[in-house]
Amino acid sequence: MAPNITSTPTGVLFEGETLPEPQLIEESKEKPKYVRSIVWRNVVIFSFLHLGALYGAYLAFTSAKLATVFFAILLYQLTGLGITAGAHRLWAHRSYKAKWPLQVLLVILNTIAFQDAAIDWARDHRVHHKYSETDADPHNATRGFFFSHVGWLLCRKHPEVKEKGKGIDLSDLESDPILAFQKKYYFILMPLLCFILPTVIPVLCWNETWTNAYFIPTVFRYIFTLNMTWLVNSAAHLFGNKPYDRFINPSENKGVAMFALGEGWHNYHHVFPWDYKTAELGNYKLNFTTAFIDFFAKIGWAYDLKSVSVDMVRKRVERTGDGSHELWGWGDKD
Ligand code: ST9
Ligand code: ZN
Ligand code: ZN
Repeated sequence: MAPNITSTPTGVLFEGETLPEPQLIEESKEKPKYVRSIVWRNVVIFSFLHLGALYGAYLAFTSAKLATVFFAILLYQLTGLGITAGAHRLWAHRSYKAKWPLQVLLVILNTIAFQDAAIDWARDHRVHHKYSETDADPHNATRGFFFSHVGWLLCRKHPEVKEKGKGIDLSDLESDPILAFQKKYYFILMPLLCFILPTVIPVLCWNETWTNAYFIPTVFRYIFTLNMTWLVNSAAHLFGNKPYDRFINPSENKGVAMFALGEGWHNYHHVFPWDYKTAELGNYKLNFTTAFIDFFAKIGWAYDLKSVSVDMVRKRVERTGDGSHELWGWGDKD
């Protein structure tokens, strides 16, 4: 049930196939109206993958070996780090620097996660931060929970995303040989690492059935990790406190922080996007990714970790916070 992908920049076009352009209908001379163009092929593939994931969850409780379930959980955490410590904190935000062995490790984990080549992921994410909650934001949360969660992957991008995105500087990513290699060979590496290897390992190593190996650590793990990632765009843009800036939608969301390895402290992250912790909290509170980066900093593979001074945070909390920060004495105490 893996998507039968051949070779396109974004992941799910069959060779030779083209997609209809979204239309701009002239309502008046000043304001053309955007008409959404649904990509039905993506709707079908994601529907099948989600059904497969449900079946995988059923098998995990009924017939799988314990090792297979542990393997799926381990892959979720490791591939999640390929997104959080790799695509997000290292490549999209450059919030720390990594020596090449860590970059290689992260690009492998990132490819197993199959969220498209890191260069493309980081391009969309830089546009998201710069034009948050506007038509130029690829997963504009003002279009609702469903659109910002998955709907944006089921239709052509708003023309503003591409227009404004052209102005984003990607030279650091494009000149990175490791990222260029990943992008060039993505449609060989990704199926191998995301779908084939996680299926073959349980069968060869602990004699799991092909069905369990395919539906649990492969399809279920992939779809679960995707949904945990998408929650940052949907739930963490809609629900939670705003201790740092009450005038923006991104919020502090504990549930998302827990499942997205520390990426749910989204009010802080949109205010201080260069902080490698993506959160103010220093004690690894629901922030496995920070612990991971700190570990690699200890052994010298991560360095130049960027952060924000306590004074700068305090001033911002006092100026624009919603009053839920513990500076006011009644905030989050966990
Ligand atoms: C997936 C990504 O799921 C999830 C990302 C989530 C981000 C979350 C961020 C939150 C913070 C971090 C938290 C991490 C938490 C992790 C927790 C883990 C436990 N700028 O895209 P195309 C131009 S992927 C400038 O095809 P369409 C450009 O020329 C899932 N230009 O647009 C481009 O050509 P090229 C697997 C841009 O045709 C051309 O347009 N992947 C920009 O409208 C065409 O681009 C899939 O399922 C821009 N931003 O199609 C694939 N964007 O690339 C799904 C585009 O050659 N995607 N251009 O330069 C698709 O099928 C299509 O992209 C589409 C839009 C149908 C959605
Ligand atoms: Zn955001
Ligand atoms: Zn970010």
